[in-house]
Amino acid sequence: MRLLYLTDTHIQSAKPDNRRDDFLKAIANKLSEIAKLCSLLGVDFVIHGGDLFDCPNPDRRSLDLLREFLKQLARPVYCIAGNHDLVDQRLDSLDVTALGHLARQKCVRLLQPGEMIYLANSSCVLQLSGQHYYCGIDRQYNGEDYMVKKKRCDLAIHVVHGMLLPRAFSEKVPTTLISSVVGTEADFTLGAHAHLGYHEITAGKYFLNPGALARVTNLKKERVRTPQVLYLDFTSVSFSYRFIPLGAARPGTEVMAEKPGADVG
Ligand SMILES: [Mn+2]
Repeated sequence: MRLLYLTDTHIQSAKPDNRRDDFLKAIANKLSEIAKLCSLLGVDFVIHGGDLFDCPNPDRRSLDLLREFLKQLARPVYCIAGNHDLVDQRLDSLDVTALGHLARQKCVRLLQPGEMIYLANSSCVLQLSGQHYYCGIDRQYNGEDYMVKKKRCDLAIHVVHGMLLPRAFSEKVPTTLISSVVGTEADFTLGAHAHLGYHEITAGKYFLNPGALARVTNLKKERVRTPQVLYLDFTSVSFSYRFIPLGAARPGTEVMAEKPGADVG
């Protein structure tokens, strides 16, 4: 089994404050490259970590772009909701959002909290689960939304849209530290929401976030970061993974505004 993970695409037709290029075109180029990568690598399914769109009910051009991407992929896409996919960041709004609508139409499959999906080939049974963003996810003292138990599987993947980080970067931002959730039985915890990404291996567990596909924040590190995706291969008894930077992504100095605007989470 091979899978590709991407997150935080923030699809929008308007130009974000911190960009000076044609943002929708830039995203379209990256998504097109991802669809081609999936064919080249023989990817079986795709996971999106949330913030598909920049707002819960985007305009027609944004929706058309995502639908075109799904058509090009022609593979199952599992998704969780990010804060930008929800109305007022409320999880109970999911049904009335574009993402909720896409899930009802079976264009994407939502990984619902507490639900385990089992995918198997001849050498491996994979358990897949996810947790949508909700207001307060990073205020749970025990980090329970980031932890899962393995049941009747060889490997487990858990995808979460929350501020999971190796180190806190601001006292103002509620954060869940990786060190506090190493009790998870998931072999791979796939992170989102933290746009700069991370690559941590702790106690034999992999905490991987390729970073946002879209560069929309005004952080200095955003200007030097190359958007990338994560490729995971479970075709042999042992697994392998690698981050793949996207050639379609133009340098930050070319696409980011000179004078950054407001920061965006
Ligand atoms: Mn985001």
